[in-house]
Amino acid sequence: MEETLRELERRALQELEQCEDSNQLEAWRLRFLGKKGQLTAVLRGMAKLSEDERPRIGRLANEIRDALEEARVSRQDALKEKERRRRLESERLDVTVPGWRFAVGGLHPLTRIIEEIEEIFLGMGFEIREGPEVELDYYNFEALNIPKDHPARDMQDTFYITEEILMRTHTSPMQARTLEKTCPSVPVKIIVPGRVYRRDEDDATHSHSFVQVEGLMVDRGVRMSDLKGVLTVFVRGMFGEDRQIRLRPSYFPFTEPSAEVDVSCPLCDGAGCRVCKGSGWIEILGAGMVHPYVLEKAGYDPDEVSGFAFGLGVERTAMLKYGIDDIRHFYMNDLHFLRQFRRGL
Ligand code: FA5
Repeated sequence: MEETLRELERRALQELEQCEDSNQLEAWRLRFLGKKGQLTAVLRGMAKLSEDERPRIGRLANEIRDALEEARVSRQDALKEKERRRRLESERLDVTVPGWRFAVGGLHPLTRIIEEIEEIFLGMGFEIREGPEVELDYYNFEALNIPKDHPARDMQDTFYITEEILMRTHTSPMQARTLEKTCPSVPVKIIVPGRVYRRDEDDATHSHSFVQVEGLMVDRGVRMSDLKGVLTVFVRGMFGEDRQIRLRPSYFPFTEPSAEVDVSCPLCDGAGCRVCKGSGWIEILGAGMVHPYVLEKAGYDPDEVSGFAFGLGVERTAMLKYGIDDIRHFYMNDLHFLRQFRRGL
């Protein structure tokens, strides 16, 4: 009997070691310690024992039951601890693992330049306006002193939607639109960034669609020297404090006098290089004093008020600033090109 009990204890302890979860542990408990368990079965056989053997075997059986119960509890604790560790391990957050790399875009170089231009003019008290890209012939040409048969139309041929509706060829129509609305109040100080269209052949410096920024200032007593001052502040803000500007006589039907404005070449500092074609100067915009015809057409009295206007090519400005040799780079969507301008957003 004693031997059977000892053997039972050994087997129970052995099997206990193999229990790996609470289900197995419960099954083990029922198998050895339950009412229909093996220990109870052995104890039932005690009736056959002699009077003197019974208490000894009874004590041994109790000891074995207590020992097995104790072993079960400690196995249960060990399994719980093992499970806790496993869970901790699987839930551990490794903060040193590199994160996902998301492809982040950046602003297009032209958008950047437009924002820079806006910043400089906002600093001088100009407001920003926008106008329609699909424009009436009236604002694009007529109101700017370019009647139907005027030769200046040849230089700005465009995409016509109807006889009277076209894709605007410059941002200057916003001169006429704005003055018409603001008349008779002054001052008017606006810049107008926007896309324009022309029937130009695409090449290294021309595109059939490009961006301009129009500038317009109308007030009492505005003079050519104000134009020169404002453009000097702009050019130095954009290309550096050492830049000079030069006004060359030119012709636009909607300004009088008119000028082409050159900036001293930022690449060779005016000494002459390939980019400025040896002259030391690069043309960046057209400008002039607002023509009395334009003021009158909008309702202003040209004897009372005067103003200046200018039209700047944004691609040409960006090309000069970043040393880009072909305007088509802006429109090819080549990531090698675009990524160079990605710093920040
Ligand atoms: C004009 O468009 C006038 N509206 C500018 C103006 C405004 C004069 C206000 C007086 C008063 P122009 O055609 O020169 O002018 O164009 C102005 C600028 O646009 C040029 O200096 C050049 O930088 C840019 N530009 C002209 N054509 C193209 C083209 N096909 N591709 C890219 N840039 C161009």
